[in-house]
Amino acid sequence: MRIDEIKVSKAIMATFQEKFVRSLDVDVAIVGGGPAGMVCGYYLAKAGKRVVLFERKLSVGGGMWGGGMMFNEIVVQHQAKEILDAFAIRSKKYDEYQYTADAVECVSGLCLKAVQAGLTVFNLMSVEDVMVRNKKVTGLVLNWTAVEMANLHVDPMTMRAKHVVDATGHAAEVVRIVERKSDIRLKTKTGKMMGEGSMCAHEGELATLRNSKEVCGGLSVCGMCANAVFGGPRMGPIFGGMLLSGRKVAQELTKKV
Ligand code: 48F
Repeated sequence: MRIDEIKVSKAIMATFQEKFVRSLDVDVAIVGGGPAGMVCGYYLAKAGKRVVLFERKLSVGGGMWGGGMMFNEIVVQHQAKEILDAFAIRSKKYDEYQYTADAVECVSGLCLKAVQAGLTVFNLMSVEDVMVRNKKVTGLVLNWTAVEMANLHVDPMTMRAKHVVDATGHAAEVVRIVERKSDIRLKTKTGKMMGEGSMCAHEGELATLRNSKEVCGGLSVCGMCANAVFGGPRMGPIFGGMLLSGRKVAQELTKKV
């Protein structure tokens, strides 16, 4: 039996098509495959929700791969250690409050468990717009990242979700689009994006968790995006808040969608 290259191509196209079509109408769509988005996707999938995640880059993991300043270890405070344990990611106790973990093991562990729980991940796809009905976000507008990079004039395609989660990190790309293109008032103090503050790790971690919630009808935020939207300091290579915020939003949405 010889390998038939055409059968290889057909197998990829047929299974990808089935996966993509199934993902065009879901319970929750997550934008961004950093730690917050992947944890959110894991807990939603585990709760039996139909959940899909779109990641612009070739690999998921966002800002986690590089640890702090390319030293590829991360710190997780003790409150979030149970999430590392849930993903079977090994960690070392550093002191009373802090655990360290290998950044590469963290990303691959989060990704493997999330996908195996039922999260569908599409890498290489960028979210360039949202679908809005009656002042509520009802879906996403997608294009290949390669189209965006090459600046090609190619129309995107649209998918529907009962709820969208912006987990795009510092950029808060989805909320920014909503603010710029729609007349939806955000649930922030000003009705607009509040913006991220300078480094204060302790407060930043607490704020991320507090700020991870619904920002307007059909749209929630988690991770660093939450502080960019509701206002809160940055925190650098400590990742407990990212993990806890993804779980918080997943738990809220499990009851809602
Ligand atoms: O930046 P990122 O890791 O966000 P996060 O999960 O974690 C933040 C930390 O990495 C770090 C920090 C920790 O203290 O401050 O920064 O909140 O992951 C965001 C992901 O979203 C993708 C982007 O490529 C990255 O992998 N992304 C951003 N915009 C889009 C997108 C978009 N429009 N479409 C698809 N993916």
